[in-house]
Amino acid sequence: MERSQELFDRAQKVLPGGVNSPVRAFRAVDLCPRFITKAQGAYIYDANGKSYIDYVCSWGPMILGHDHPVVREAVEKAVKDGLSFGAPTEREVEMAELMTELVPNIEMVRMVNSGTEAVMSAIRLARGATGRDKIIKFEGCYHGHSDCLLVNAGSSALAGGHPSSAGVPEDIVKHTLTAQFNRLDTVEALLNEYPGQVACVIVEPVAANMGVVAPAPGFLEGLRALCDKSGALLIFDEVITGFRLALGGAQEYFGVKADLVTFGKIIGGGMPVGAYCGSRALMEQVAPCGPVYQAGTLSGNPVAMAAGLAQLRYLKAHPEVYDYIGTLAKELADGMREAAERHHAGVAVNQIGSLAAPFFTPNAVTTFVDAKGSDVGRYARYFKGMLERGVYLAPAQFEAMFVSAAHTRQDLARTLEAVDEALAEL
Ligand code: HOZ
Repeated sequence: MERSQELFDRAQKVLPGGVNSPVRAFRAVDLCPRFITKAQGAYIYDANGKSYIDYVCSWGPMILGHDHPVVREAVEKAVKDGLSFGAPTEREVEMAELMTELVPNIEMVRMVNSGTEAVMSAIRLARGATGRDKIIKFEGCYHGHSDCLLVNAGSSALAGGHPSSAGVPEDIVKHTLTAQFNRLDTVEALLNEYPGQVACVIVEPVAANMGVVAPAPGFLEGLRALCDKSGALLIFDEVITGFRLALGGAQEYFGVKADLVTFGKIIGGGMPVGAYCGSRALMEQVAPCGPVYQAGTLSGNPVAMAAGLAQLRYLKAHPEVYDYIGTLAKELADGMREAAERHHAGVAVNQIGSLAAPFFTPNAVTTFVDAKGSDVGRYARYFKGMLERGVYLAPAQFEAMFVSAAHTRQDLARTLEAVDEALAEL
């Protein structure tokens, strides 16, 4: 029996669905998940020793590829000094100094342990700072699993058919208003319906949990203008786009200023990390300076800080990484489009920077409604064909493909060969 199947059988007895995060259960593609034993560069290896070209990259943070020596060595060194102190360290200061230097419009940083925690805390801060309760999010955008954000959510919430979760009190989600990504009119309508009541508009500047959908020209600028007019804060959830679209993230890439910015795994180089950031005036509303409470023993963990610092410093010293991964992703998307055309497969491929996603629909995908038009059954069959050919994609339609600096043109050629064969089989 396959080792992954053996492990999955055991796992299902002690972990709900056999996993610690739903998408990993491979339910959306109706297969047994591959249990991973190690990863190196652009490759991951399953429990049977089979290797795959990895386009999940731990859902984004492995922008330099797996086991990058600079990050690994920083972790090895940090581990020798201790794993957790629950006390301030110089590395946290260095990390905040580096982030405020690289990311536009932020003066202060609060480190937390995950993107979920970062966003949950940023929402609390927005509410505390404005004295307003309502928030606006977009259908199909995903901001982690805190109560008020599990409303019309994307990612595995969507793939699993539970865009809004059980266990979340109606009293809490009554303050969450939902607009449509790339439809400014829907945001304006909500702001008009609830004048002076909306604390913030939170958006993934590139929607990357409904597949990948770029903001339409003027969309982010329009959000900025609507927020300025209504007094709501604009939050960019940059858990996926941060330090990936550009060193300064989406604010730099699109030239639009956010009031608060949230980051996740990428600033930990693969370790569990998150952060929320903004102006001094806003961030000093957070305890112990201000009345918005938030705390955590593992926040700013010394090993995670060492990994994150090493990765961010490397990116700062090697800005050519961004050209490389962006070009590679464009070649990948172009190649996928050509293959789709050759096979009359009816596939739309979106790509921006080093993010890409195929949608199994002949129509262009620029909104969540378009994304939902994708045939998830065909995605599942395509996924299986790619997996059999040694290419590891997100095991669900409503996720992104991530290209890293470790991917080579040879990997790309092998991937496109697999795309050609997998599409031919559909
Ligand atoms: N919701 C995450 C992807 N967008 C899943 C992360 C995981 O399962 O590791």
